[in-house]
Amino acid sequence: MKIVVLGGDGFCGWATSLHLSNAGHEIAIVDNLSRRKIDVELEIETLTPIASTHTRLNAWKELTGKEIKFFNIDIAKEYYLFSSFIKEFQPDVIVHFAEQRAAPYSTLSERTKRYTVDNNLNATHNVLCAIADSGLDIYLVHLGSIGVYGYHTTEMEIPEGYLNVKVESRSGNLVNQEILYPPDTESIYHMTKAQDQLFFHYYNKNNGIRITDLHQGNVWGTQTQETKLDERLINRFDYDGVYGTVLNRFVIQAAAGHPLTVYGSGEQTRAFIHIQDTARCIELAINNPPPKGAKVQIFNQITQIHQLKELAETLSKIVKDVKISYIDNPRKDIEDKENDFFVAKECFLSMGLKPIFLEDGLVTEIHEIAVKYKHRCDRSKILPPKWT
Ligand code: NAD
Ligand code: USQ
Repeated sequence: MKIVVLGGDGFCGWATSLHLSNAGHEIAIVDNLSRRKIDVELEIETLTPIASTHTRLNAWKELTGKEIKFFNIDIAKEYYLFSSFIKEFQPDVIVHFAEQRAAPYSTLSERTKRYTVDNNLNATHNVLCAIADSGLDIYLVHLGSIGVYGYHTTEMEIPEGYLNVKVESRSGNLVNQEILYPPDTESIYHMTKAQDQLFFHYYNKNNGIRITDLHQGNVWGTQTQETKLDERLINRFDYDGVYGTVLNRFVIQAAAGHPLTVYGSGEQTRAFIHIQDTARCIELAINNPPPKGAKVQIFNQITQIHQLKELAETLSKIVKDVKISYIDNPRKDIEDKENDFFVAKECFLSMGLKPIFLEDGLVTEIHEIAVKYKHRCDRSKILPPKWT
């Protein structure tokens, strides 16, 4: 299949592009390299020494003989360039990762709030508009977030996208209705993902676009089978207080002898998935599109659920002498101090996903990434900024 990967230079997009190329698909990456520019703005570098886009792509060709094309387009701003590219390339599938993805970045200032909203909403709308305008039957797979629902304790299990409710009709009878499970977001970033869902509903209903929205959990790990092939293909590893996600932060903190930065009580419960499973899930979503005319398909892309305190304790058992530091939660005005989290995750398992569990992948991550590159860790970038 011909597949365009939007945001294919980023953490999930790079791993997925190589995975799909390896599986025999023809891949074109579209990325405006904004994530690399934000590294410069924040004066941070990924723990792993990522190569330039062209070095990466040339290395992939040299090692496998497979070519991945690259187009530097800002899909939020350069609509006509993007739309012409789509008409010319004529993809079967577009995988959309190209959004500003850090909740802390989206709350740093009024500028980063507005950037996140402008970038993410225009990006998603432009993709849908370009598909509709092309007149082609292009299937869209989008990376959403399980965090659109907020992390609160609910008695029920959060379903995969839709909720069946009974409402009272005007004549007083109870009638069944299916609605999107209501979002309740804790950051501007997560709010853009909630709004993306309305764009999907509209373009699916009015233009018949086939769409799968993947409500992904917090991604951990660095390498996949493909990115491991050569150091020039290495994936990014964010560990700083803005872009670093919790488990990867704990991994490098443990290796670098920094106390593990648990925010608040650590009794927050979150959903996780390994980066290799992200790539596999995207492939499964590509191979299992909704039928023409069907509503937007929503899958929860998560494999494990853990309390943060429990993750820190697991690391402190694996790495000797690691201390856990319970620090004042920079998100305390926004997130619940503690929560349980029950969420359905049957769809991918029923399609054959065999997840990589923390118990199996964590030690490899510590030795092959954190210990190997800990000399690149800038400890002054570990503590988080305040949320505004
Ligand atoms: P990332 O920041 O590493 O990658 C995003 C890529 O998109 C970057 O390369 C960036 O340059 C590009 N991009 C952003 N705006 C663009 C634009 N306007 N035009 C062209 N390119 C643009 O992020 P990631 O961690 O790979 O996340 C990818 C997607 O997956 C995001 O949409 C994110 O919300 C979602 N997601 C990520 C996680 C996670 O834990 N990393 C979890 C759930 C969902
Ligand atoms: N946390 C700590 N210590 C840290 C860092 C974070 O205790 O050093 C806590 C936070 O307070 C929060 C949890 O860990 O309770 C997760 O924070 P995070 O920064 O790892 O992740 P989050 O802001 O939720 O966002 C990440 C990705 C985002 C994705 C989301 C998936 O950056 O792109 O959408 O995970 S979801 O699980 O749906 O929120």
